[in-house]
Amino acid sequence: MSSDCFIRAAAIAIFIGSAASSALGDITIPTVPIGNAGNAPDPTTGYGSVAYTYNIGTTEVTNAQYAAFLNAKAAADPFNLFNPNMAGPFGGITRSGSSGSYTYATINGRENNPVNFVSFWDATRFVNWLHNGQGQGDTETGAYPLTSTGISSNTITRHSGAIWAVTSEDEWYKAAYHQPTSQGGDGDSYWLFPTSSNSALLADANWGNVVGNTSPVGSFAANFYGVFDLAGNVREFNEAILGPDDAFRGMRGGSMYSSFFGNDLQADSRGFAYPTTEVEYYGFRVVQIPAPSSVALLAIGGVIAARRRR
Ligand SMILES: [Ca+2]
Ligand SMILES: [Ca+2]
Ligand SMILES: [Ca+2]
Repeated sequence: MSSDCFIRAAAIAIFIGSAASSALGDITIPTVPIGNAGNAPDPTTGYGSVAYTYNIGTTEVTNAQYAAFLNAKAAADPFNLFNPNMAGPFGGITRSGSSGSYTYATINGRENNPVNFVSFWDATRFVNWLHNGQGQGDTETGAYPLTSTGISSNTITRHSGAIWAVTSEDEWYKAAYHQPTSQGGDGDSYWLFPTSSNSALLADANWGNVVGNTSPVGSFAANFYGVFDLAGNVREFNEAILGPDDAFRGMRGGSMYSSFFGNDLQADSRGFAYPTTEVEYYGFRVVQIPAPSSVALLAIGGVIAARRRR
């Protein structure tokens, strides 16, 4: 069992802060490119090889980004994209109004904290919405075909044409631990911690329960690829299907509660959780996949341009 399976006292409903900025209009998800396509996997664990260049969310998905999604798609909220704990002391989003006309706002000072109390299915709906152009874009099709049987059997996988997606385990692992030896990395091109190091201090990330809550994304240093908060803050769902009866989804990177000893920030700690779990120390990160067709067109364009230059 992963260390996340211990019971945490749920956020008590002490309402703090006041409804602040409403989140309307299209959002931008900052990403950084992860190059070194075709890298070898970590010889210690077998993870981390990705054949293509992709862009990964610079940070965990934030309350402000998720609130914009809620305002676009959860006026009635039949899929429970909102969790009432989001309005509590560990969350960052409040809901007003009645079903059919719900509106959402971020809590003052927590706009840029990672969204939490979200399930893996909430994450797939968020990226379907991104894939479908935001606004009134569909949440049930696109990057992930979300059929009720697929959800109940936990068998849903990424569509090959996905533009946005929840990170795969290898995409997450590579962004977190990879750094080629030739580019200043460890001897085997993989670090043990997502901080591009083989050890981590409490000052390097939000972990060890020092902060005691989530912290604004980007509060700690970025790693080799320029990615923040892969270590700690919220633990992040990935697409991997694993565990007894394939009932779980992958989790990586540890959380604000991760222990300084025997911690789960490390590359050799493969975590998992039920895809329906919604707690204060779970969140997610997205990837943006450049369309193969546009890459091919660019290549063809390059050939044409080269021929014209002759
Ligand atoms: Ca939910
Ligand atoms: Ca190593
Ligand atoms: Ca994290």
